[in-house]
Amino acid sequence: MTITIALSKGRIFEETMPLLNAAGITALEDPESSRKLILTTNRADVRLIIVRASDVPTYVQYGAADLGVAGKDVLEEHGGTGLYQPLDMNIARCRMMVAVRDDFDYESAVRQGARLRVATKYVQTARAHFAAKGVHVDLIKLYGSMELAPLVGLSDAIVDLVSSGNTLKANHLKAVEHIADISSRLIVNQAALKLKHDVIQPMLDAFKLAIRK
Ligand code: PRT
Ligand code: MG
Repeated sequence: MTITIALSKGRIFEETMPLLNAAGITALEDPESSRKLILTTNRADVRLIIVRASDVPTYVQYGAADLGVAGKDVLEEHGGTGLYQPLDMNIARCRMMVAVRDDFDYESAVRQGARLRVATKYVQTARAHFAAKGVHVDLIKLYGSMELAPLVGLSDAIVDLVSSGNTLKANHLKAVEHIADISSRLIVNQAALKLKHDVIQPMLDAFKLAIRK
């Protein structure tokens, strides 16, 4: 019985490794230097697959991976159908924010009931946020580099993740609203949890003990 764990390269992979190590799993290859998409581990029955961050829930939902680690931002957009989310891994932390140009008077625009143009990769999150506030928005879907949109007149505002705030600062943007605190969650395929319970449950227990509060 093989356990497949879906991870994305970069911060999620790096920050998940100590937790996997605590569960007795070590990767035998590094996704940054290897071009392989299926990585072996020290355990013959555990393999890692490397997918785009936003594709992790899809692999787990369909059972192509048993487990995965995905940001709450990604899970919110995906909807989470067919996924069990037992643990907040408390890694890859950041904040979902609304940001505008330094010189844009966001408060007045909102107060006057202006129709805001908002560019984002997080369309569901943005729609829910502004609907709850009763602010009318036109959403423009982007796939990355949201910070550029207000600078070239594509939008008035963006909804994006902020961690250090350096990207906003470097592009003369300011955060004007906090939407949510984000961290990465462990996700488990519901059928796999039942069928492979004897192997998966000890992993969940080990992760739980190793998660930093
Ligand atoms: O990069 P790619 O298009 O392949 O996919 P991705 O961007 O979804 O993946 P990745 O690995 O960059 O992010 C994976 C997960 O890490 C996200 O889903 C978040 O849950 C989490 N995370 C934590 C972040 C950040 N911090 C973060 N700072 N994801 C992205 N950023 C970006 C942000 O979008 C902005 O452009 O970093 C920039 C801001 O950083 P600061 O430090 O300048 O504020
Ligand atoms: Mg990225």
